[in-house]
Amino acid sequence: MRTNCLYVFLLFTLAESSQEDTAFAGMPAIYATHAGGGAFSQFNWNGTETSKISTVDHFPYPSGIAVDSAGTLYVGNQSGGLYRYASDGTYLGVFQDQNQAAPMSLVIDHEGNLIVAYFNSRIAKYSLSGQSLWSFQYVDLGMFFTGIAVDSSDNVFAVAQGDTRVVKFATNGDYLGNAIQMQSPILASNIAIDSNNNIYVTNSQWPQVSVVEKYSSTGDWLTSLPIAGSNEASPFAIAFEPSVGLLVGMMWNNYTNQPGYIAKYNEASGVFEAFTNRLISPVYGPMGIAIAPAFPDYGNDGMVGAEDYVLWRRTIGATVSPYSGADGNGNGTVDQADYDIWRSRFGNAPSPPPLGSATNVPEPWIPALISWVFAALFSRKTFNNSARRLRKYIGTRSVGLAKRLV
Ligand SMILES: [Ca+2]
Ligand SMILES: [Ca+2]
Repeated sequence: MRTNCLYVFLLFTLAESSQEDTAFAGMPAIYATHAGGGAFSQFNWNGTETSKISTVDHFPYPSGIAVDSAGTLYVGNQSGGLYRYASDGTYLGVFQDQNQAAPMSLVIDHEGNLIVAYFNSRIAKYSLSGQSLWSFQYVDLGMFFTGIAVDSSDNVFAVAQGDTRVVKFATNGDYLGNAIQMQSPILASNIAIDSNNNIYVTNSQWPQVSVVEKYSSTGDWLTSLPIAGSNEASPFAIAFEPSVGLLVGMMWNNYTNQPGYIAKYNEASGVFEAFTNRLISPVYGPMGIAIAPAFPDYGNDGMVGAEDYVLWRRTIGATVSPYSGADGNGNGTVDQADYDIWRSRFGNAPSPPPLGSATNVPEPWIPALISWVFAALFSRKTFNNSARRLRKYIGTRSVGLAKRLV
């Protein structure tokens, strides 16, 4: 009897050992729009582009992007409308064509609703079945929203290009006031919030600054996070997900004429470092980034269950290949963060398959709206003039907004 128990114990131990450095099936995936290139791409955990899906048959100028827990992608059209794609890249049609004016930034909250920031001062919340839950135009704020994020309680935070405020809204859309009053010089574009509710705002005041500003959950400025190579591009999109970390989309700028790319924050060095190649549109770059999280099925049995916890517990402190064994955040060490990721998905079913093979995309051309957006990035005078013109049209006409701006 004692011998049998020993065999069982040895078999169990061997099985565990073989899992310790096996890549688990549910790798995270990163998606980014090619703002001037009529496409969005999927990247794997180390920044390699794995698929590129053209949107030009349906709309030419993608803006923000979000991915839900089933892997379905929601992509904004700078000229108006929201579109859906399946996780394999199949076009699923129009998701919403209300609130036509320029959806700029998309995020899915913890309850699985899609929240969209529009350039005409509107924020709207939709169920993933397409029902409009609320839609308000905050005209009095005078903000042309370009970035949106939610905290752990699903409060909504928004920024607008050329504005120094981070504003906060309740889950029902009620305006809750300023969350942050940013100090100059800043040219904010987009916002992300991490697991501890720290708030990150891209600061595109290139070439003077070009960093990511970090604030506490209570709105206190903490530090400026530098971006390696930011003299070649400017930060615009930003996204955080625990199993991947903090990513920033670096946009082409008209000083250096370099393609866009994604940079990732390196906790050890304290610097954003290049994550993808400089390949996101010969003109412009990622206006939106979405992260499909790792699926922490560390033991590869198709579910996130107790056995995955056992593997994590038995290998704490081990050095492994990124996203193998129980390394849910891909930092090469089995650590507390990997437990947190496991716990957040406990009981979940498998993650969806990755996108399909690449599709050819045409040469990019410059849409009117982002032409204006980027002019605004580098010219306060242009921004102010365009802003005055925009105010004339807010609430009167949404279709063709971009055309009217320039
Ligand atoms: Ca499992
Ligand atoms: Ca880890």
